[in-house]
Amino acid sequence: MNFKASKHIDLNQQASWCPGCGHGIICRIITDAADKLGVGDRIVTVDDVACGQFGQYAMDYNSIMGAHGRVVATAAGVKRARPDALLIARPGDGSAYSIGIESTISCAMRNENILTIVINNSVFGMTGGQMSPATLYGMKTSTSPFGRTAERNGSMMDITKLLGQTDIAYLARCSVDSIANINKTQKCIEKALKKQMNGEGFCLVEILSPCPTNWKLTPEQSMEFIRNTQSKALPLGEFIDKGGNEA
Ligand SMILES: Cc1ncc(C[n+]2csc(CCOP(=O)(O)OP(=O)(O)O)c2C)c(N)n1
Ligand code: SF4
Repeated sequence: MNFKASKHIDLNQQASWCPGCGHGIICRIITDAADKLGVGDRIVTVDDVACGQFGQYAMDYNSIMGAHGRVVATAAGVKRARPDALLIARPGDGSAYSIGIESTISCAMRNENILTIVINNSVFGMTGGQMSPATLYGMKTSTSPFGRTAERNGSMMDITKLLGQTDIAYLARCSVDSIANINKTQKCIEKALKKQMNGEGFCLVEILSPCPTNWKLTPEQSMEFIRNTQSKALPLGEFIDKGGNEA
């Protein structure tokens, strides 16, 4: 069977994602967005040492493997060296908001002209489902077995609150829990890529994404969890849209 629907995706290759994982869906959305804009040949992805790394086998782009937590800074460096390339850093929430929070904030403060797509499954997926900064209050993980509380585990991270008042070009939160939301996510990525082409600056699109293995849910239950719980705690929407090109 040939799954190659988009010019830059090849789902025939062996990727190691679990059934129902959101990473593959998001790779498909990225390639569809880039194809729609006709810019696939300019894309360079920077992949994290985490579950997102298998995107290198699904997407037919030039790609660089950054150190865990350093993909946003790496993408900013590559962009400075190759301004014509369209840079997409693809960290998870553990990478972008825990070990890599300094890189995320510093690149935002410098308004680096790159797109960061944070795949937020609210856990450290690859290493066994530990609590991340984006783990929801009440959520049980391997390191918060009684459910996260602010008192015991610290406040949960909402990146839209942290970066919401800054001068970056674009900040949005999307989801892959339904076809309608997948289509909206594609539009947000297209918009962010256009902003990079216009030189408008730092764009961050966070995507709520299922991790059935560590959530200990079926793929269907995981989509319901995003719909009924994760996106209630972390609302979807566009929070910064400077310059405003058409979505
Ligand atoms: C410098 C460094 N510290 C820690 C690790 C171990 N490590 C690999 S993946 C990972 C967590 C990944 O979680 P996240 O970034 O949320 O991505 P996900 O796997 O959930 O997509 C960690 C801690 C590493 N590879 N390198
Ligand atoms: S552990 Fe979670 S994020 Fe990683 S491949 Fe499996 S479902 Fe996806």
